[in-house]
Amino acid sequence: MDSKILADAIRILSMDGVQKANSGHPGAPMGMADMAEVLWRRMMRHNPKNPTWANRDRFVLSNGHASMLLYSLLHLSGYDLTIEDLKQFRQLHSRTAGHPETHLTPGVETTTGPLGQGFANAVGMALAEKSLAAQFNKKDFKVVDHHTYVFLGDGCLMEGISHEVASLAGTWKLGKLIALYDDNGISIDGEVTHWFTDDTAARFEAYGWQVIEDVDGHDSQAIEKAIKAAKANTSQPTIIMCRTTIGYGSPNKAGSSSSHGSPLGKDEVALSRKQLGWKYDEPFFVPQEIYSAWDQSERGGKDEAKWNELLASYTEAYPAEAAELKRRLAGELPTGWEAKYDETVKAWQKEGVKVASRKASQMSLDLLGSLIPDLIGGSADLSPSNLTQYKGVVDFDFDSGEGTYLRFGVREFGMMAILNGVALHGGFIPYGATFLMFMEYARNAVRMSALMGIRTISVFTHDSIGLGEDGPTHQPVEQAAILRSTPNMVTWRPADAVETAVAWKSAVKRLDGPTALLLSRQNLAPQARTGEQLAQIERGAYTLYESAAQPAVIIIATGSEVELAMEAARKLAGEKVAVRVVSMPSPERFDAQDEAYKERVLPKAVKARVAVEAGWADWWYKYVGLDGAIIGMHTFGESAPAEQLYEYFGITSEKVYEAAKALL
Ligand SMILES: Cc1ncc(C[n+]2csc(CCOP(=O)(O)OP(=O)(O)O)c2C)c(N)n1
Ligand SMILES: [Mg+2]
Repeated sequence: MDSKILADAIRILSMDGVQKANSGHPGAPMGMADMAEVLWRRMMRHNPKNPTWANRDRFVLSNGHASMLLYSLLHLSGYDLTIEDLKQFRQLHSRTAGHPETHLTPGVETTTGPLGQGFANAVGMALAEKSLAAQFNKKDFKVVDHHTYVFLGDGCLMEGISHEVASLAGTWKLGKLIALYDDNGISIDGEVTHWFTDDTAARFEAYGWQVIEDVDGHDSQAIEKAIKAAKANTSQPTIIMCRTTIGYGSPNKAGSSSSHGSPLGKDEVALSRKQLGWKYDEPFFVPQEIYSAWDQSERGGKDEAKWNELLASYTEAYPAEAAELKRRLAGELPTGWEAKYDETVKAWQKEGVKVASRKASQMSLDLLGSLIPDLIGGSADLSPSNLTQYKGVVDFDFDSGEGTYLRFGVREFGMMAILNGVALHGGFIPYGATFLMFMEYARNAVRMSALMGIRTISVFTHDSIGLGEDGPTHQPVEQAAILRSTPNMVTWRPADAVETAVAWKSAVKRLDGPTALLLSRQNLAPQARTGEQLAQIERGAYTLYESAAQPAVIIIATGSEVELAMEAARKLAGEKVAVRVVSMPSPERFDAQDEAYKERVLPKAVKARVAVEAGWADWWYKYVGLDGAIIGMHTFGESAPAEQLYEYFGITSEKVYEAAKALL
């Protein structure tokens, strides 16, 4: 069957979907339909009947506003996405959301919409493939062997993150990453020549990519030839620059930004049908012969069956490696790791280790690294400060793909979005590090990790004014509050080495979302705990100290300020005040506990409460109420040695003591 008609089916479904929803973006799907037809029907290895087949080629729609393209592709290829689903485009709880959301729709590899980030996710997926292949493939047994394809538009390439990740992809020699650029010369404001005049080809050549220029994005032969050339080059990522017409097929809106983000209109839809030569007037109707030509179930099933055979013979030849690979792909942790880990944490509790929590984090990584080979990650050029490089970890080798320590350079946003891609690919526990302040640079990727519900671990060190002399540009104030206000994010701000180790454990065990570890630059005193208290750390908050069973006043503290709370509490206890200190390293974990536990730790009847944290004070009203007191930050920081700053901002044990007294 003529590939033009098959591509037109995408165009029809896309414009009908947008028309029915009376909302959406028809132009990009209509422009990219030919590229998509070649890729999905001829090139990509995927099985619609098993969208989670481990060795499938990955496809990312970085210009996520073209969501109807992806839904049409999934539907036509034979995935579990019906024509009824397509008719529900953009409606509440449908599987065809405004922008593609992974976990909502089978076959959608990642959630896209924030431009540029899908591209970064794709880089992460290609990185994961390369690393996993290096760890598990044997001569004659390429059990990990797939490509990662990404569609991206002008918007993606204008975004700064595209620079960060394209640069890394070139350096990392991600030869199985293939980007197809929808070069239509249009973005929302009109013709991009007025704001986007980069020489994109020269730019990608400079990154070390193979660039295939001047491909007619409506010529399926040319597209196929380009993708073949891209696949043939295994040492460089490839960008294929496809010249396309936005809204292709629409007589009055093609080539214009008017087709970008609103329905074509009933009349124009009819005219487009005519211009395309589409014979069927009924919306959403696709004739059986087109469905048959599109269906990839048989081809995909064969591809997967072939791979299953390969995996079976690999399992025979290398049973241990095969078992390990299967464990990794299933996202299960190795058996027995936790008991060994806990033993060491108990030993730390006994010894009383006095280190900064960033150092404790590295010690935790030393331990985790020896127990769980699934870790992959690194730092955005702050390895010596973030302390993410652990015992025995080896730098990622660009040629062989061996080694799991990643030096992201100064690219926080790119790093976090790449880690999202790694997590989505599977087989790894990705982590990345920077100063807590520069979480802001990575912010949207951190949010996307929470939205997608995937396991990424952020190591955010230098977590307060406690970092000292670098001053307010580097001192986080509102960042913990921002992270804690992000749905499905779990933060930890541990008070000492033991709490840090528990935070890491909790992060590794958390399968349905990201964890942010907020860690100190300065040393933290070890706290004494009973076995019961040690076990309670995982619950996010617990009674660390009490002078009497019924407290008159409760002091809630996190991280470096737990020491101050303890000092104040001892002084109060000396005056026979019934005082309790609650250490709350993870408010989100605490909120998730049962009511009885929460009542035990923070009895509602006790209204005299003081919170202390060298962060945004207002956030703590949630736990102290309007009758409580908060010792925290109300302004930006200052440049000075840390001890002076704590004095200057009034974050001292004396102030905590006074605040508690005032409440009694
Ligand atoms: C980070 C981000 N900023 C802004 C937007 C809003 N937005 C959606 S599409 C678009 C224009 C994109 O242009 P292009 O990629 O060329 O898409 P085309 O018009 O060709 O479909 C913008 C600004 C967004 N989705 N993400
Ligand atoms: Mg464009």
